Amino acid sequence: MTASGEGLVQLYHATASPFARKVRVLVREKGLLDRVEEISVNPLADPAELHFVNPLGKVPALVLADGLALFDSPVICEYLDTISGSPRYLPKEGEKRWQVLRMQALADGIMDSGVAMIYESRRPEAQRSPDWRQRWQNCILRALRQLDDDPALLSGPTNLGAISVACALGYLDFRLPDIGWRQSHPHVANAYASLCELPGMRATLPS
Ligand SMILES: N[C@@H](CCC(=O)N[C@@H](CS)C(=O)NCC(=O)O)C(=O)O
Repeated sequence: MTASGEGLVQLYHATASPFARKVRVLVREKGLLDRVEEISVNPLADPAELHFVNPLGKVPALVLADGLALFDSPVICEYLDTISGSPRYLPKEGEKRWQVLRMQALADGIMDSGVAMIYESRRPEAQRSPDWRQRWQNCILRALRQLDDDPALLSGPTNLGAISVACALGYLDFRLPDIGWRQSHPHVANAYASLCELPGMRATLPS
């Protein structure tokens, strides 16, 4: 696909990355799988091919047929949503567009904090900061509280915000199960259980 949506694209991803999962779920839910070649890389191993397409060295990155590489996940998701008709997962305009973008940003913030906690846990013990770990965990819990206090946010037709939240929660279950978020966030837990049934979610379990 080019900027106008033609041709095959390459998606650099890692199966454990919640940001890349968001894109992979959208690809499946929008029926774009036959137009996307998925290339699995380990960003922490600094592969040259990833640095070539994304100087930031992060996944996901999407290379269009004309060679233009898109990153990061919100940009890629908007591109994929734009090039292939309905249903739209990100409304083109209006109040709902800002609600969906805001929910995506909230979910991406949960992912950022979760990923930071995992990277921190891999540092030599003497270099780890319990204060920062707590700070990231507090951030995750505040975001989940806001989602739980407003169940309408996750109701209605599936959109990019809800997919992002589902991928963020999937990451917590996968890497940080000790946070045990379900009991104190029952509305989010209910919505998540439904979102996990999406074919795109089922096909992209983190590993
Ligand atoms: N804001 C970026 C975040 C992407 C990100 O942090 N990806 C992680 C994997 S979950 C990564 O590639 N990390 C490698 C690194 O930080 O060097 C997005 O939305 O795509």
